[in-house]
Amino acid sequence: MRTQVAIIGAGPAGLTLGRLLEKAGIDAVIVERKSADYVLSRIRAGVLEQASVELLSSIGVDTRMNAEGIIHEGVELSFDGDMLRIDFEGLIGRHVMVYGQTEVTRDLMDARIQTGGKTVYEAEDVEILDFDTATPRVRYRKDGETYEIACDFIAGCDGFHGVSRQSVPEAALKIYERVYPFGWLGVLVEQPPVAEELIYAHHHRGFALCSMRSHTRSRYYVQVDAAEKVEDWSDDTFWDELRARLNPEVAEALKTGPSIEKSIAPLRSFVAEPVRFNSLFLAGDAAHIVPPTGAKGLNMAIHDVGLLASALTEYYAEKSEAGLDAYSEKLLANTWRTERFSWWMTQLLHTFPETGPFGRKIQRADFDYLKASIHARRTLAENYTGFRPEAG
Ligand code: RFL
Ligand code: PHB
Repeated sequence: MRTQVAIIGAGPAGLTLGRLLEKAGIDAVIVERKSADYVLSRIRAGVLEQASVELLSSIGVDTRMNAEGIIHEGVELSFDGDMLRIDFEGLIGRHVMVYGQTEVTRDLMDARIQTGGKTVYEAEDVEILDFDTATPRVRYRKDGETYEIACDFIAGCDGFHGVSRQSVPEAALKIYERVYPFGWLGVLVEQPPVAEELIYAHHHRGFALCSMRSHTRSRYYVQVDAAEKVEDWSDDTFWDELRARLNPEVAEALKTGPSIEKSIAPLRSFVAEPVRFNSLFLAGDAAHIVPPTGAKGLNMAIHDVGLLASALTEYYAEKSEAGLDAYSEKLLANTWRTERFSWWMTQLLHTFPETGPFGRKIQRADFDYLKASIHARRTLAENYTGFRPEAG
């Protein structure tokens, strides 16, 4: 088989890139290790920046998003029960949209089925070959047969544990990493959300987040030790712990029920540099990981593939490599800006046993500064809704 761009991974990065290339008349094949149903069963992100909504609209996957997505003009912070609203719309005239990653993925998959774009699901032993040359190849096995795809470029959109980044010789990569000593235990429940907006709560027992997927389906998280096992958390234990970390009035209003999904996600900050290796381009979680506190991972993935699609379009339309050559530097500028914000939100809101009473006083001072200063709140609002330097 031959194509122009082989895309590894059918998560949000790979599927969005597939759609962007299709729109630009560039041929692409997506190779995914899991089944489509498995990809859709992963409950992950819930918040889209305005720029992500705009990009998804520009490729025509916005019908359901516009109908079902919920615009949020702010978020609430809670510090030991003391509440502070960050009014995005009032502070900087921007907002975000609550629309689950599962739904974004489903819309992209449906669009790809309609246009007949080729996706190979359940591809085993995916290998990427000769990406240091201009004639790279992708090899995989399916149903006992081995297949090869010859291409011009490979887009590594296969997430943190994927094969793309791991195929790059160690010496060619610089890794920056911070692994946090805790994770997020998340529960999905068929109940209306406790509040109209998201609540990010700091509490001495640990961080908690009240989020949602719709007006009838809620998503809640509590910070847990990295060694915790999800089997050790009954639904009742989870609800008790969540209530204990919220403002008492909020806790009172919480509507609980049997969990539809329950899982623990580890927290990590991770950046690989560079993100281009001749014909191979990394994008999304394959290139970087942020802790979920700033709601950025999915948005970064969409940003990255927007950049990559523009560079590839320029290459095929104008025979110019300028965009491809600038890819790594441009992507990393956005990556580090977003890493900083996600790290800052994480350190403000979680408990870090190792920093002791001094650390907690600094966190409180940070929260009080947000309460007192419109500039501090604007900074948070600007970053949460998605800072783009070109917009000033
Ligand atoms: P994905 O989604 O991991 O998709 C990669 C795909 O590649 C496949 N794959 C392979 N395919 C072929 N060959 C191989 N060898 C392969 N290895 C892997 C995988 O099966 C998969 O289908 O990466 P992508 O596309 O870069 O998308 C990134 C986002 O999924 C991720 O950043 C977000 O989910 C992060 N995230 C959040 N981001 C936000 O923007 N807002 C949020 O509110 C938000 N909340 C979250 C989150 C992530 C969480 N977890 C579970 C880490 C909340 C949580 C709890
Ligand atoms: C979610 O709804 O899953 C969610 C929302 C905001 C975050 C992280 C996760 O910062």
